[in-house]
Amino acid sequence: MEMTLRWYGSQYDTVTLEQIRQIPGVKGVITTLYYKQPGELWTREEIRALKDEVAAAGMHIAGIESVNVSDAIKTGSEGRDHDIENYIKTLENLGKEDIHLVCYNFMPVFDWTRTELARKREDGSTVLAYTQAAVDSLNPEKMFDSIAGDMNGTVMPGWEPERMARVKELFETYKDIDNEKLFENLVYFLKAIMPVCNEYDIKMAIHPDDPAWSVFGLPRIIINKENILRLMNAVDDVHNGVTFCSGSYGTNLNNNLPEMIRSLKGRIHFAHVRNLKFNSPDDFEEAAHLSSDGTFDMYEIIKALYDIGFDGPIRPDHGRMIWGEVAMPGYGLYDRALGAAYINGLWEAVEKASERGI
Ligand code: CS2
Ligand code: MN
Repeated sequence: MEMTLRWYGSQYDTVTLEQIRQIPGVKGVITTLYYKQPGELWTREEIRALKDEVAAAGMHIAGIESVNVSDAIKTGSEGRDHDIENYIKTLENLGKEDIHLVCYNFMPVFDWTRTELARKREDGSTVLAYTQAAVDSLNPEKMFDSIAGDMNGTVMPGWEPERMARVKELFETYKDIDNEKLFENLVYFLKAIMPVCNEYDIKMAIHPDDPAWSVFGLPRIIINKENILRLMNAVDDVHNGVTFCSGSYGTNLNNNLPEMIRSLKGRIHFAHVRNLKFNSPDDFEEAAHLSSDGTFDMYEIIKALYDIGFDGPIRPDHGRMIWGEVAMPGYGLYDRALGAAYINGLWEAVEKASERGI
């Protein structure tokens, strides 16, 4: 595995490449052209400029998160084939620049959903949190307004203000899309892009839906072992793979995370590792990465990744806001750096124990 950190680009991130480089073991970043709209073409020049900027700081791009998929592709409506063409050209340009991992998601309307961006914990840190009761009592059109005040002046992925201004219209476009239709559209998209992925050896890694159930009545499909395996089989190509995000699949306590990892051997190309603390099955908050601070056994998660021979990038996922840092919620430097150090430690222990036959 390769330890990495997500970086949104110098115009958007409060964290610098120079800071990231000082985290032990981190030489790779997971990044994106954050200003690109879903469906838009990424030119080779733009990709090269990003690559050069990362290289100038002594690092490399370990993967892209995300090349976002347009609503026309997700809903299978007019414009889908045009957007797929652009996606294919973008993949080709990435491949020519020697980038071989792309994370994306297939969530309708909202990317991840949290009801609080700054829940205060006992130690004074603040974290992202979710309560089903809050979602149930909220008009989805008000979702953005309800959290916007805690964004610390940043633009959060999937929550771009221009997009949120169209929420009502977006809901309308999904009104005839159920889980089956969404799955069909995803398979259509994957089949169309597999040839270019094969040509340039680009591993597509779908991010799970977060939380792993339907919110506001919208369809959600990448939520459990059964569905993700169904997708792996529907397009049975190694380039159709998975971003294993423990904090997203883990929102549903019925998901046995180590077992899911083992069932996806050979198809996990990227891992997001974070812990959650459940106060009840439908109220959770994003804890520190440490097992004892939350609900998951992080050792078992890392052990399962190690056992299946996982060799892609790992990144700590959302961190707590600590030590007075002001940053994009979930994406400050300090707690993610602690997370990286902790995951590195777990990995080293698992690896050495295995090598020594302990
Ligand atoms: C990320 C997602 O911040 C997060 O929760 O894990 O936004 C993820 O980047 C996207 O869903 C992947 O397309
Ligand atoms: Mn994630």
